[in-house]
This record gives sequence, structure tokens and C-alpha cells, in this order.
Amino acid sequence: MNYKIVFLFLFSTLCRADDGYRLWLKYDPIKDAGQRAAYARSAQFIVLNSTSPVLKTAAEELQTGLQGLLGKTVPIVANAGGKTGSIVLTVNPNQPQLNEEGYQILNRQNTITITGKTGFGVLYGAFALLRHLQTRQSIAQLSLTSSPKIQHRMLNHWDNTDASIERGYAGESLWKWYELPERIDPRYREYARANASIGINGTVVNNVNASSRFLTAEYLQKVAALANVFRPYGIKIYLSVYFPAPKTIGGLKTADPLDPEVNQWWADKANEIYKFIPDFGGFLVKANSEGQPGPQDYGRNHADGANMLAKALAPHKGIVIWRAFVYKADGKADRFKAAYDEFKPLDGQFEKNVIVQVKNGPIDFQPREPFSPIFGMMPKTPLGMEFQLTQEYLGFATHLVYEAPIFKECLDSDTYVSGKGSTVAKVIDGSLHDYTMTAIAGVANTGSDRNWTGHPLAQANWYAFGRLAWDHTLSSEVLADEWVKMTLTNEPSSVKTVTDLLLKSREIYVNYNTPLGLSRPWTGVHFAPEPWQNRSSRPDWTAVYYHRADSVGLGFDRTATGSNALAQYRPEVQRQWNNPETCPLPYLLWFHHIAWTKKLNTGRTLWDELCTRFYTGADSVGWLQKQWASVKKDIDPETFASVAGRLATQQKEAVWWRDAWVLYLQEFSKQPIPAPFKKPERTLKEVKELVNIYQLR
Ligand code: BDP
Repeated sequence: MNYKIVFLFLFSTLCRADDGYRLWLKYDPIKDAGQRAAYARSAQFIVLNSTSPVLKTAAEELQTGLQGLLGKTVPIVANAGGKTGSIVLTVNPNQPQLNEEGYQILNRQNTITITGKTGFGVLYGAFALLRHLQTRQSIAQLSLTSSPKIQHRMLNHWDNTDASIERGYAGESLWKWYELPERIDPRYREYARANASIGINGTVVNNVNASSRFLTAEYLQKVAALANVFRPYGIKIYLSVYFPAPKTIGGLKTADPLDPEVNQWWADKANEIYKFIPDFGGFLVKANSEGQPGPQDYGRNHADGANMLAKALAPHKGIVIWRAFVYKADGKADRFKAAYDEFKPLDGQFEKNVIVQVKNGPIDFQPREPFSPIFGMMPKTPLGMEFQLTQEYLGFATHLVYEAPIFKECLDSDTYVSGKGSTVAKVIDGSLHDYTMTAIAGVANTGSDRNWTGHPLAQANWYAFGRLAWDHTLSSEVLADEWVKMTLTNEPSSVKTVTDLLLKSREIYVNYNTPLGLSRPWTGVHFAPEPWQNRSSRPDWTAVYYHRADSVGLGFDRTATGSNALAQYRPEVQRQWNNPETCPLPYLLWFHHIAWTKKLNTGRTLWDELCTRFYTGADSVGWLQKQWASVKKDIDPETFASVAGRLATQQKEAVWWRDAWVLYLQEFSKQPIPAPFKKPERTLKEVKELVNIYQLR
């Protein structure tokens, strides 16, 4: 054997930069020998006395993790033979403190027991124990009990049959439809592992703007092959459906949800699907929204449409997730009010296996939105949450935005529907209205890029979403800290720096992008600033519709003198936002048209405050760069360089955002840029030319 070659091979493998593929399941060896030894003493065996595939997965995941962290193979045995120092995996249905997927981990007399009521609980417990070690916490006297607060914790992929992803910024689709079902890309399993490790238990694999192809036998076989890979990880598969499928692939003349033949077609289709996938989760539906057909095309309502599908799935225990993201092409109406107006009257009219899925805000995944007014207002209909992980309005995969604070801001908002403390989280976890089903979804930010999410730090958004779906009481800070330790470094000062940078990133983005409650300054691709955009096929697809800048001031009046959208909230909420004097600044322009010269409670006029935010926001990206530079020694070189490069682009583009906004708004405000800020070096015309490049085909 040529030892030199072997050595070079090993050396190059060990020194290879980290490409991010392993996500937060890196399991690099624990450097501190004392800590490693302490963990190793409790991890001499993994005891599993079962052949259940899910339990087997749990044991193997533990083994993989321990192998990496401790640098030794921990055998999986059926029986520890009375020896201590083992990790015992056990299912015990008699655990009143746990729900079906919960776990308990106890370390007693140097035996760690992971107990679940089901194998799924044990699987989540195994990952929780690994997380404990990855974040270097003590396992002496370990006692952890946790159950998910929400039942259906899902990713929604907006992936198409041609491998493109609607609003995807990390490459192509993970699903290689043309190879399935024969070839199983190893990445499908890695995807399942990552999701299971954070508690995600469902995935919708195709775009809400759905193709009927997914319901053909040809595609169902492909979907079934994916389901087979996901099953041992506790992940169920769902499909987005095209409402007129009975016409497009069924040969019927109509897709009217009250037509018996149409109902029969869906019932037959459901039977067929469950032959392919016995534990199929159900359907996600976008109907009568942005041009997608739906029940209203036949004079029926959303409940009629959802109930027809629900009846087809019910015999198989499948569910329907019907989206509330709807708005009509009516330039005079306020789009903010659309979902509430269409759905609230239908409360109580949906079948038991229907969940209505609501985007967090009333418009569309903006950098900051007030919570959707529907939350709390449909006590007889389970409402699920839809967040967006892919950064459609958050600078794609170039700008750094850690989204946990966006999710938390919404979940912690108080709807006041049953008095103080009626948070959105309590609506969607079912505790407020005793919902029988609960759900939360994140529109996925994954793709075929080697590191899954394009921006290496955007993995944290996937991670934080899953963890919050499990337990919405976790803080953004705890989740950032966990993710950094598991993924980037365990060096305390760098952990602190990166966590801090993540936590501040969203507010920095808002400041240069949409401060004080501005929204939707985009058209087209939703990337470049276009606050001047005033032409489109429909008025609510222009930017001016949202900010309403004029010679008097800026902002959308949603009080009684304007669209009165505020009336959709409880009086306690209205009181917070109704009065421009007391409305919190982050929401000001969401609800009020404010004069340029109006003094805000910061002591500055609206115009000066806007400029201050645009300028300090753009400057703060420089701060992000400096912070990132300071952790270089503790970060893998490839990851470091990738983030540093993206931050440099972000810095350039933040200035561009700032210039676009201030130069454009200045045409209305007629005010100078306040000191100490310097006026942009370019003209509005020059910024517009730059932006036009992004719209070129
Ligand atoms: C919008 C996206 C569009 C989606 C739509 C939706 O721009 O691509 O299809 O949301 O959620 O934000 O249906």
C-alpha cells in the first residue's frame, strides 16, 4: 500500500472545507476530551428491543450522531445485560404527561432512557438527546419532557414538475421527477433526517399553483417512492391539487363541487392515491386565488370546495388544507380585508377534516406585517399558520434575514378574542378554541444547492421554523444559539457574536427596505426596489397602491376614514393601532397616512425618521460585515467566504434600496436629506435604470 497516497487522501478529506450539506447534523468530534469522556461513559450501548422501522431509525440516528461526536461506534444491542452506561429506547403508551409524539429523557443511575408513547416520540427524543450533546449541555441528572404543541408541522414546497421552484433561490427542486420512482436520490433521506431532527412530520411536495399531473398514476408512483423514504422518519406526504383536475385529467365537463360525478371522481381518485400511499396525508389547495380556478367559478364557496375533497379523503383519514390566501382584482378594495371577508362568514361550515391555512399577515409575507385579522375570528374552524421560509420578499438568498423574530412576532401577537393573552399561537395550537386539528406550515427554502438553502445562514430559518412548530414558546435567541452551536461553532464568543448578528438581521433589513410599516415596494421578481411602479395588469400589483405617497404624506389609511380594515380586529387591537399618535412605529404606515412634517414620538418628523431608518439600516449592513469578519477563526473557510461574499452584495444593495426610496419619496416630500446623512451620489433616474435591468428578459 502506498502510505503517502493514503495519507494525502485522508488529509485532503479531513481538510476539505465544509459545504453545508450536513446542515445542523454535522456531529463533528467534541474537542474537549473531558466532556467527550463524560458523554461516552453514558453512551456505551444503545439498547433497542424492537424491529419497528421508526425505532430502528431512532437507534441508527443516535449511533450516527454519537459516532461523530464521540469518535467511536456505539453498538446497538437488544439487551444491555445489566450494564449501566447505556441509552435505552422504549415505547410506553402509558405516559399521561406526553402526547402521541412527545418524549421523555431521563438519566438515572447512569442509564439514559428515552421514552415515547409511540416510536415517533422516541425518534424525536433521540434527536433531542443529540441536540443536547451538540450544544454541550450536561447530561448528569438529565430530565427532559416535551410534546409538540401543534399536530401537523409541515413544509410546503412550491416545486414544479420541470424541477423549477416558484420563489426558490437555492437551485432546482430536490425532487428528481424524471428519475423517480426507479432511482432514489440519497438526498431524499438526508432531507427526511433533517426534518425529523426538528420535529417536522409532513411535507407537501408540489407547488400550490398545482399541476394536475401529480394526480396521474404516473406521478403517484413517483410520489409513493418519496413517501417510502420519508415514512421511517415520521414524515407524511401531501399533494397540492389543481381544483379542475376532474376536467383536465378526468375528462369531465365540469369541476363543480356540488356535481355528483365530480364528487365521485375525487372519491375514486382518493381511493387510488391510498393504494399507492396508504398513509397519504391529504391535499393542500389554492383556489380562486391569483387566477387559480376554484369553486367560485361555479357559484359555490370555499366550504363547498373544501368539503367535497374532505369527504373523498375522510374514509382514509386524510385531511384538506384549504388556503385563505385570496383577493380579487378590485383596485378600489383593500386587499388587506379580502381573506377575512371571504372566510369569516364560512366559520363552522367546513367538514371536520378541513384546516384553513392562513398566511401570517393579511397581505403577503412582507418583512413586517401585523397579524392576519382572521386569527381568532373563526372559532369553529381550525386555522393553520403559513409562514414563508424562502425569502421571496427578504432579499432572496443574498440578504441575511433570520426569520425567527418574524414568526415569533406573529405568534406572540394578542388577538384579544377571549380577553388578554389570546395570542395567535393559542389560536393555532388549538388551545383557545379547542380545535380538533392543528397545523403550521413553512414554505420551504430548500433546493438542489449543495448547502440546501443558498445562503448558508438561511439554514437557520428552516431550523427555527421546525423547532417553533414543535414548541412556539421557544425564543428566537435560544433557537439561534442552538443552530449556531450545532452548525457553525461552539466557541463561546463566536456563538455570541453570530447569534447577535442573526437576531439583529431582520430589523436591519426592515430599516433599509420597508421601515415604519411600508410594504410591497416591488413588482415583478420581488427583489429590486421599485416604489415608483404604478402600472400593472391589476392595481394591487403596483407599488403605489401600497404606500400611497402624495404631496401630503405617506401610508395607507386603514382607519374608519380610509378602508377601515382595522375594524376586522377586536376593539382592544384597534385601540393600539387606531390612533396615529400612539400606534407603534413599526405599524404606523400600515394603518395611517401620515404627513411628511408630522413629528413622531422619536422627536423627528416622518420624513426625517424615514431617512434615519434608510440610512442607519444600510449602514448596519457594514456592522454585520464587521461582526462576521470577527468570527473568521472559528468558522469553516468555505462557509465564511460564502457569507462574507453575500454580505458584501447585501451592503451594496442596501445602499441601493436606501437611494431608491429616499430619492423617490423626496419627489413628494420636497424635504432635504437631514444631517448628518449625505444625499445619494446618484440620481433617481440612475437608480431606476439599475432596477430595470432586473426586469429585463
Ligand atoms: C405570492 C407569490 C406567488 C405565490 C403566492 C401564493 O408571489 O408566487 O403563488 O404568493 O402564496 O407571494 O399562492
